[in-house]
Parts: sequence; structure tokens; C-alpha cells
Amino acid sequence: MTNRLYVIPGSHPAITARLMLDFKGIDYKRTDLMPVVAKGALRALGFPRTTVPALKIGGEKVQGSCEIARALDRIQPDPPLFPADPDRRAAVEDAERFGDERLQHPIRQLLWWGFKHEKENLRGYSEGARLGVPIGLAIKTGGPLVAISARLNEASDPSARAALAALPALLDQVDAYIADGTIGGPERNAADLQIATSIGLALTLDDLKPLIETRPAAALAREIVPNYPGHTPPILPPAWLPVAPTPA
Ligand SMILES: N[C@@H](CCC(=O)N[C@@H](CS)C(=O)NCC(=O)O)C(=O)O
Repeated sequence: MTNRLYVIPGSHPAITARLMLDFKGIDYKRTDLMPVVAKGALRALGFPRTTVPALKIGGEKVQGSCEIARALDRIQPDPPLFPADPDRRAAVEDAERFGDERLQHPIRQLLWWGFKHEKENLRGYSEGARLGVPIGLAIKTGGPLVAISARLNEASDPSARAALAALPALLDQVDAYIADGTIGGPERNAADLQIATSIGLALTLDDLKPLIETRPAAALAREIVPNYPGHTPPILPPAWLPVAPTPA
């Protein structure tokens, strides 16, 4: 039975799932879905929720980056995504939860704020995807989908400003996990793969790069996900941007 991963091109938790499957050496095929349209497709495929990543593996349906990490460790324990030592495991789970619940979404909101203002930027994030329609056509006719997606992701001006204001503390937390060895160690774990993709995606936004690029978080992301697809040239109002740290 073929394993199949359902993704939306450019989705950071979907790239986490891809990295986890590669880490385990598990073969799979990928199905690319368009935002919004994905919701109905996933329900029709029998998944309980409406987000990617969603994985069909050995007759099971597993949805969500954290759930996929646990399912993969159960199905194929080696190499492990979570440490065997209980204290180390608790620390990795805590960092993974932070990545899933706190870090992913503000970056998603800023990305969609950007798409809302320039949908041509979608092109780079869809590189290599098979969407069933040429990407140029998808972009040309995709205005309503982008508007719905931006609304569903709460990519309003106040939310984008709140996301930007939250970013420095979130990045400090990532650097703290690296400093205490929870992530960034010699053996990759689920939190490494969870957090690196959010930072990798953030680095594709030129407005965010100066806030990140001198941090240990950036070095980790570049190591784990060196070729994150997509690029958003400067688009956010400069007055909204937090002050970038001065290099040490
Ligand atoms: N925290 C969840 C987030 C999943 C999520 O929100 N995925 C987005 C893409 S990044 C999604 O599927 N959105 C539905 C859509 O855009 O239609 C996870 O890590 O699995």
C-alpha cells in the first residue's frame, strides 16, 4: 500500500512532515492541494480535520505534524524522533508544542498578509507543485481563494502587527531551546524539524530576515531546511517592523 502525504505547497508543517518521513527513510507519494480547496478534499478523503499535513500510511489516516511525529515513531521506531530518556523527551515535547501552537501561526499570518497584498508571490512557494492547473492560471484566478485564506488565517492589519510584535520573544525562545540543547544537537528530533520549518519560512520574507539572520535559530533552519521554497520581497509597512538586533 502506497503511503501518501497531502500538503499545501509552501506549508511549513507540511514540510516538517516531509522532513520526518525522509528522516525515517519511509517512501511516500505527495499530493499537492490548493489552500481552502484542501479543506473539502481532506474531508472527502476521510480525514477528521481540514488541515495539512495529512498522511495515509499503512491503512491509517494521521493528521497534524505532532500526531504524524508520534505515528512515525510507533510505526518505525528507528531512528527515533523523540529521545528515550523521559526528561529529555519531555523537553523535546515542550519545544515541539511551542513550535506547533505558538510559532507556526504568526508566521503563517504574515505570509498570508503578504499574499493578500501581492498574490504573484505565491508562485515561488508553489515551485515544483502539481496543482492540476498551471500556476500562472491559479494565481491569475486565485484572488478569491487568497482573500478567503487570508481571512481564515486572520491575516488582518491588526493581526499582522500583533504577529510582528510577538516575533522577537518567539525567536528568543527558539534560541533558548538551542542554547540548552533541546534542539540543534547532534541527533535530530521532532522539535528540530517542527521549529526549523517555521524559521525557514520566516526567512523567505525579506521583511523578517533582519530580525532572524544573525540568530542561532537561522543557522539551525539553514542546516535543516536549506532550500525553503518561496520569496516575499519587502511588503510590510516599515513602521510596523520591530527593530532588528545589532550583530554581536
Ligand atoms: N498546527 C497544525 C497546523 C496545520 C495547519 O494549519 N496547516 C495549514 C497550512 S500551514 C492548513 O492546512 N490550512 C488549510 C488551508 O489553507 O486550506 C500542524 O502542525 O499540523
